[in-house]
Amino acid sequence: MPLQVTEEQVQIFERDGVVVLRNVLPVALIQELGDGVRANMGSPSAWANEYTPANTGGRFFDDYVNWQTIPQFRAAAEVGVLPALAAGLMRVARPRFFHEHVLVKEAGTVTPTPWHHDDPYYGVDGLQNVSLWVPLDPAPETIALRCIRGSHRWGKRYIPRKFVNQEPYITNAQGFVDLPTPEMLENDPNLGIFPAEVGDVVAFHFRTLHSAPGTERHGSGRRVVSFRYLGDDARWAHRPWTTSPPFPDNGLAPGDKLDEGRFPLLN
Ligand SMILES: O=C(O)CCC(=O)C(=O)O
Repeated sequence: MPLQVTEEQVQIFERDGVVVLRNVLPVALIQELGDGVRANMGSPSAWANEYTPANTGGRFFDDYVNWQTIPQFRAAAEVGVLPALAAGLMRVARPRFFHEHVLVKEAGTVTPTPWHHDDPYYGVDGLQNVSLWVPLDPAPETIALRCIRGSHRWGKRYIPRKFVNQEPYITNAQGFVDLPTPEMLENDPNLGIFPAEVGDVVAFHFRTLHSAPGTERHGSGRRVVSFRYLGDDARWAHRPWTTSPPFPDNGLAPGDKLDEGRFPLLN
């Protein structure tokens, strides 16, 4: 698989846990992904969510793990630029696809994506990983992804919170701690705001703390598909809560490699 990222970009990703790759996706791919999102929203899976509380503006929809039924997602995940970027950023010969995640905020959505990092939500351990956040609409500063640079190296894992009301999944868990308050994170000196144009990719580590505002100050909506990849050190894991996505074991035990069709190892 050809290396599509520069050594400098890989080093930024390793140091900061986030790097923006400008103008790396062809228009045709964005159009295909737009068709995929339309199909997904027209026929959401059983794992889809609506996060917008009643009587507030807009709509915040998400769904994931639909690549086996939405050919546009499968093609983007398995061949071409995205797996090549993932391989390059993780410095692996063969990335493993974990899943895709659609996050759509329609115009006037007040609901933000709360601060979190993804690793504790997932039933997988390992430090070689990357999410490729692909905006299908421009994401200027008002609605851009926010990340705390370097937070993937803090050595901390935070108890997940429900997106809908920000309640912690549980109050205590061995190896996991409470998330700092949003105020603390927004005042962190390493806070970065990552505006992106269509064609750009914001790549971030599963342990990088991130959030994103609603769209109410922006005037139009925003569609994103995050493609998540794993490296050679990925191992199946259990958490003290139901993981998200709630993948069943299907015979995998903690510590196993994810060697099965749900998580294809790519060339
Ligand atoms: O796009 C967003 O609102 C948040 C994205 C996110 O949390 C993710 O891709 O892990």
